[in-house]
Amino acid sequence: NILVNKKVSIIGIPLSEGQDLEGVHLACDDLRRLGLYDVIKSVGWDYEDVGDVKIEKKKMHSNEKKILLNGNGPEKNDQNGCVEYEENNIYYNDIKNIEVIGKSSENIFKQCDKELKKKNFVLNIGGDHSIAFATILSSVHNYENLKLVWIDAHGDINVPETSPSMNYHGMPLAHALNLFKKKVPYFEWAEKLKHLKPENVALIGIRDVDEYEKIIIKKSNIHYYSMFDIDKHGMYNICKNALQKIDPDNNSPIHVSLDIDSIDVLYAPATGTLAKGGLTYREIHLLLKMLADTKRVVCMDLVEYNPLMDVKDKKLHCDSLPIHADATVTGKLCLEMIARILGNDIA
Ligand code: 4U7
Ligand code: MN
Ligand code: MN
Ligand code: MN
Repeated sequence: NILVNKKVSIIGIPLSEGQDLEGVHLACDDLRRLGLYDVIKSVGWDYEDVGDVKIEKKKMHSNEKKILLNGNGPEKNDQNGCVEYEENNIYYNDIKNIEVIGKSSENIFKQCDKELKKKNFVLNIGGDHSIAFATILSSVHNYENLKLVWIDAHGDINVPETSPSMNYHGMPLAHALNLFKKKVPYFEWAEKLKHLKPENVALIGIRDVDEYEKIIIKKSNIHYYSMFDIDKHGMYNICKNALQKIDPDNNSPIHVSLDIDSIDVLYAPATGTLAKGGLTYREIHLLLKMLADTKRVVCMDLVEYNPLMDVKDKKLHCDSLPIHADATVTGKLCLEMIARILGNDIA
């Protein structure tokens, strides 16, 4: 294992402003209550809970500056098989809650950076997927040659010009890849930092991808695996292939960004952007086990769990982890997945 300490830094990141629903900011405290510390200890790791990152509140500005640009929404241009969206047609200030997200992201980056420097396994508990821009830049900043495995029903690769919702949680991958055409307000702190390279990214589990995201995904050099690929080849082969593509020499550190909505609604009902036909319980466990077996995962984001939407679970005999008896379905799965990525081998 490249992490000799066998210690997890737990970072709570109660940022929910990247999407529209109430409740996703409660996930970190919910998992603490359901037995996060005991679960980590039970799989042989030490832990350090550094608490929650400060989420900045929006200040009122009398003269928010907006750069006026022309255009009427994305437009396709199908000449020479090259499909482009029209640039310069929106205000980057119109990304919803961009002030809160941009300022809080700087706090996230700093906290993550501090924990990564200790050579701990850094566990970022969201919050919505907006947190991933800062956590990933932090990993890229600390680890030479970092690889990213992004597990999601969605591409999260909209740029502001293509976003149907203007919710930032649908854009963090594009932002981390530096695909934004213009400067984003409140993200000045990140402008000089190294960004992700597309060939180092594997996107797994996609099935609900917007029209323009498809174009962006195909044009970028990221490696991507849809649910159909998983249906056809099985998760074992998909994960092997993904790792081989992003890390042919088998020696690079890996950041995992796990969106709970990658998993089927049956097993993970508590999330805001549900998409049918997701990963099964076995598939997500196999994927996380295979990643854990590399012994090179250094950081994981666990995002989009919304405890307010969760449902009661039955206590089963196979629940061997020290999880609180009244854990809900998705909350329990989150803890199981944390155990899995740390290397919970048997069962
Ligand atoms: B998540 C969406 F339009 N693509 O951009 C968008 F469908 O972090 C959804 O993966 C984004 O949950 C989902 O708003 C973001 C939409
Ligand atoms: Mn996501
Ligand atoms: Mn998603
Ligand atoms: Mn979501």
